[in-house]
Amino acid sequence: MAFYSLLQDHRRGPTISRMTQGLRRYQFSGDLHFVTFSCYQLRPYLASSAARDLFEQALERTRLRYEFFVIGYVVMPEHVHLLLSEPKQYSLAKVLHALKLSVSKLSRQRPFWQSRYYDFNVFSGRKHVEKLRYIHRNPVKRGLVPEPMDWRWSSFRHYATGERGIVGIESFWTAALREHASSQRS
Ligand code: NI
Repeated sequence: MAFYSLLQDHRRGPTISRMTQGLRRYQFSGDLHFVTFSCYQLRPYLASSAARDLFEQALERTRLRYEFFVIGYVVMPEHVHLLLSEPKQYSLAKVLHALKLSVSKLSRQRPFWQSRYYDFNVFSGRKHVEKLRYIHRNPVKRGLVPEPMDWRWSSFRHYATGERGIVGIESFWTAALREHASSQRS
């Protein structure tokens, strides 16, 4: 599986360029944001699969409502990493606030989140792949699972298989699907 190996090893430059050449529409005009935020005092409020499912559902609702792309994400027991596009109309701060609020409203723990978050601009294609790899390897590094594929609460499975999970991911798969759909119409 070529895509799988791309994500296993971002140093395989030729694989990356061969893939992206064919998918000209897979590019972003704006910046991407690598965002990290944590549960209050790093408590493992996302330790259960039910809590992580709830986060994924909140992320998907927020994505649709505020119109941004999710390029990658991982839900860890006490923190979250997201790689996002600039939202269409609202500020990223507002969107992240809405996302955090929609999770905490449905949770028992108060406060649920640490109030600050880290936001890091990602410009180049190379950095983007690096961040994705970092995101997807998080559960492995932590010893939660042996392979990125085994952690259900990340975008890895989508990249590896094209499968649509709870969160809609903007990837070479979705770009290829759009391209295909528009060629069918014309
Ligand atoms: Ni992490």
